[in-house]
Amino acid sequence: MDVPVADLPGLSGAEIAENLGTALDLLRKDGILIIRQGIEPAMLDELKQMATTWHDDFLSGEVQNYSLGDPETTATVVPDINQDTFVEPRDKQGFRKWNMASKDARMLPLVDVSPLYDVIHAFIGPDLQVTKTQLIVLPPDCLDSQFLHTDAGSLSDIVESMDASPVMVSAQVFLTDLLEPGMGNFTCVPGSHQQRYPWSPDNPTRTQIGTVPLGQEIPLDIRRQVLARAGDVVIFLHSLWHGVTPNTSAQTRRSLILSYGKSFVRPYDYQQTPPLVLKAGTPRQRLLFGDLGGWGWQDGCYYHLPEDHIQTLAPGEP
Ligand SMILES: O=C(O)CCC(=O)C(=O)O
Repeated sequence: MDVPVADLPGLSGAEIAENLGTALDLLRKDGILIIRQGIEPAMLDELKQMATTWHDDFLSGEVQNYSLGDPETTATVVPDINQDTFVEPRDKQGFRKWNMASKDARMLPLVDVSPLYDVIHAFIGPDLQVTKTQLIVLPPDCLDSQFLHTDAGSLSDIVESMDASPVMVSAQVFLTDLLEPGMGNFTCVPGSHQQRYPWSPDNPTRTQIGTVPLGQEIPLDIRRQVLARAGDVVIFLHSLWHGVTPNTSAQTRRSLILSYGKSFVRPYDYQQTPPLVLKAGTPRQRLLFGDLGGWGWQDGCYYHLPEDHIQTLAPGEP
């Protein structure tokens, strides 16, 4: 059978502004919240151009996939699971670039844009940072192995409780329409964020990017694929079982994934505040990437937040 289309409610920015509590309740219940048209057209256009240019540069050979040719800006290596696609033509490879905040200033305004940031801030709390800024492009007939997983390596075996504060949350920003199933749609098992991922006993290191695609036994009828328009955003818990459908359409799928975590979680794709963020970011964006300003680094500073930290990170006009 095909993975059914999700019948999940989507909220507009206006609905979220009116009732943030409803948005948080949905996120707690399903592990995923869909924001319809959460990105304004001007920002969307700029992000689409950014994604297209980076992908074109990859297709022409100027930019490498993953961290290839770029070891200083991301520690993320090519996963075993996708090694085989690198001998294939570039137009059949999924293209993934991490740490986009260090590479392209157009990425920066996205990290604290409303209503996305309002939800993230209310959900995680003011002890908050950006842990990852990633570009993903899935071309038609993309050859990557697709599988359901939970996010972020060593965090992937941490199960979130919705009675307390979450540790890490991601947001996928769609830059292309996915109006039909089978277009490389975001896919998940709604409600799975509170259950342990079904690890097999012969995977003691609990890797999800080894050579065998995981989660094959997760029944198709409990998975849902999300239909979306460019400008829609899905926010999801890192412990949600999720992945992507094959892209059997004629369209290239482009999207951005941001991750946010508690400030005491180590960032995923950078070690120190990227120089571009220091140069071009607002005070709030710089703090979200770990620039503690006058506090520098002090014992306990990611655990006991000073008042200026809390004020700087507050949502609303920076
Ligand atoms: O591209 C998608 O829709 C899902 C990507 C994903 O699951 C991930 O990067 O963790």
